[in-house]
Amino acid sequence: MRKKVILITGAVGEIGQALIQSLAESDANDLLTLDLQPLPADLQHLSTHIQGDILDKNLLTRLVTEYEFDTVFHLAALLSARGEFAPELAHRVNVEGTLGLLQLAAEQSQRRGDPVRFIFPSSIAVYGLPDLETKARDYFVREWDWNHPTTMYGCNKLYCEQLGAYYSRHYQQLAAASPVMLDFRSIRFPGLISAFTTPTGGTSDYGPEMLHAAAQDNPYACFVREDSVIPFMAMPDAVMALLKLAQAPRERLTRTVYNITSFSLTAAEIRDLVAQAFPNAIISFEADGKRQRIIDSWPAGLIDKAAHRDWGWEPAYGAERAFNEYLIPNIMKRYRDV
Ligand code: AKB
Repeated sequence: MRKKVILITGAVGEIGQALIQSLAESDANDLLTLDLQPLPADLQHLSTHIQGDILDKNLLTRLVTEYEFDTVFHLAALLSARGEFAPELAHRVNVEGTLGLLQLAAEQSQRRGDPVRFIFPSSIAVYGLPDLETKARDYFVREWDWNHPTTMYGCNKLYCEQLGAYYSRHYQQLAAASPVMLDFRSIRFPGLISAFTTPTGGTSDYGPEMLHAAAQDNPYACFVREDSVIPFMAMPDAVMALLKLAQAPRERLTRTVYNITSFSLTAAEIRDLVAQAFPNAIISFEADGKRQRIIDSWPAGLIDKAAHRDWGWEPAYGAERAFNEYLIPNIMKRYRDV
């Protein structure tokens, strides 16, 4: 008999590491994690880890013969800045990787006669506001506003949201028998900030980088202007949202893709919060035109009413609490203990 597991791809990324810890604390199914990298030593006892590539079809076929996926958290992706340096690779990983997993989850749903839950993190990168005047006017955007991404990553995420909806509603629609569809659910995340890991390859990275640099007494040159504003979220809220959406009763969900947000901050406001905790922090602003354009095209805020209404989304951390109770104490401890 195949073993029932929760599959997490991209498990060594920031969200993956935090998610493994949360899932391991609950009495959820066993975890099967997949990533190009090995799991950090402190997580290794929490899951069966496969070091491999989601683009490796033979590997996926082998996994299906051994395991039954109940839920898939498909986190593997190249983020927005890295994707601009390697757009075709980003397309392969972000789109072809997702397509392969959707197919696999669709087949598993049919085979077991029960929908596999496929949880997909999307991003504010799917938005593309044309200029700062429009960004100021349409400060808070709804899911269907300004879906005109300016990065390969944003295009990939927007398309994969659509692919997920297709696989959960229309896949094999002309085939004779009506198949059991997979159950696709997606969240559009703002910039995420973790106390325990640092991001790589994103454009919202200046937020966490400022904080982690200050905690290590390193000077930091922020690559966007002081007035740049996008929404952010503390990592525990991001993980809580993924788990809450995964557990929500299907009949309560009116959308496949949900905005969620916690707080919007300008880069200067992040600097001020960091400086309150680390008064000796040396933070300068040296805007890089190209990355600035990406941040300027992302919304300042998100409307997340549907997530509140359908599955009870409520962030635990506003800006003050995120910094004072989660980020600063844990980051201080982390670098003091190094
Ligand atoms: C990035 O900057 O690419 C990510 C994101 C907002 O999706 N952090």
